[in-house]
Amino acid sequence: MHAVIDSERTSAGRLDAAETLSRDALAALQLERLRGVLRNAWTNVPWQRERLEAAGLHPEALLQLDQLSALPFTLKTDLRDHYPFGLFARPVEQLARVHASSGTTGKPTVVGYTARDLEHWAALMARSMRAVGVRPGDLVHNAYGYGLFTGGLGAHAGAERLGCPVVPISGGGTERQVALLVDFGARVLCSTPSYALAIAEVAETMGVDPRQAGKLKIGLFGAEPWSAAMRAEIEARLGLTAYDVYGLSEIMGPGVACECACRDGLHGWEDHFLFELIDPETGTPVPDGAAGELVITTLSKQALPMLRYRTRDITRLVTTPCACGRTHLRILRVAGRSDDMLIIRGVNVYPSQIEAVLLTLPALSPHYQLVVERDGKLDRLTVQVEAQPGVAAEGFEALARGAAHHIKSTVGVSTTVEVLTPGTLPRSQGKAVRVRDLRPKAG
Ligand code: DLL
Repeated sequence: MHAVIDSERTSAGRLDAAETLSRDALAALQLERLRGVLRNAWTNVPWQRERLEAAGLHPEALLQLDQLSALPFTLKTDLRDHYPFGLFARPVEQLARVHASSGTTGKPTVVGYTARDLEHWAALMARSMRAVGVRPGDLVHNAYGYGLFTGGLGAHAGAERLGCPVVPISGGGTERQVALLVDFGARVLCSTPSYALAIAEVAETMGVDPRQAGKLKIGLFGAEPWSAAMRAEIEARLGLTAYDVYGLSEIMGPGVACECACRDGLHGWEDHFLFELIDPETGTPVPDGAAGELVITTLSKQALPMLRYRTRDITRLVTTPCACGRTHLRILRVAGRSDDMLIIRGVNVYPSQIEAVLLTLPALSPHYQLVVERDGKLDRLTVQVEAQPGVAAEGFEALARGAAHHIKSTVGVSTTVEVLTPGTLPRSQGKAVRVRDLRPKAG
């Protein structure tokens, strides 16, 4: 491990000065930048000014970071209620770009960037890529979707900023992806983890072994929860080292946090963001080391300053020093969103916990979907999972019983498992749909 870290230091020069600021220097920088963000919000966003005034938080009166806790959280619905540009701090003609997330219901969430915001985003995504070992000149195969989703253009700009040629292939057309990955000899693959697996699967059916050419070394995967077992599966099938990158459009896009060679949590880039962790029920800070919901304040965004944005993502924060030398805190793997958490007969469960169990069973594939139904007053969970190719159908029932038993003893939840023939479930080209909720809608 240390050899990796040393080569990271020497082959790319020193770490950025911004990555190794002392904790005190980081806090001082955050305070100065937060004042600027509050000024921007106060001056340019009437809704923000009202909230700041109500909280008695005048930008010039901000003397300590923790004064921010007087301000109520910002929610996704606040963005929707001000659709499309009502929370922007710049008029449309001063924007350089707009992205939006479709969401499953209602209006999309729209986010905007000035040219300087795009500069910062590219720099942070480049920093993230460098942290996982991407180097200038590495060919980057970018299979994140281009368009309103921030993944494609975000990873693209970061790679270019780092000095990497990019294959802007976007998601989909998986056979062509496989052919170009191999023919062009990309060193880096960027995609969602579920799409990386779909690429591996199609490569196998095409009789292509992406490991053989030996060029592909690094995978930078994010935009959806994935388990450690899924990481191991992708690594084995594609022959690369897989790293986790985190972000969300409301705050910026990919590159808000990223692993380093240590793979011991994702460094949240604290010179541009302020991270808090709260109890999702009460909104109060959780004790050190406990799990909670991540709340993020942007420290440099011009077009869309976000103050205490509730991400709904559940994680833990680590502030002890990392062996890589970076001083920025670490966000542990995001197990899931609080809105994706299922409560099955009183047991809280995230899809990624079920995924981790399924992947321990060699006869089962990582292609699965969870179906939630209402059974009288109780919720019922069916796990549909494909068998690995070549597993005899006569064995499916016994496999299903074994898997249900494993899930019960590991996660604590009772499920019905259905083992399906390979290729039955839909494959993702971006974020995988893990849960089909067939419960009657409230109201
Ligand atoms: O998914 C940005 C992104 C693109 C991140 C490419 C990484 C790579 P949104 O579409 O706004 O933005 O979705 C954000 O996706 O709140 C999390 O719930 C989830 N998410 C993102 N990265 C991870 C990750 C992009 N590494 C939402 N692990 C976030 C788990 C993630 N969940």
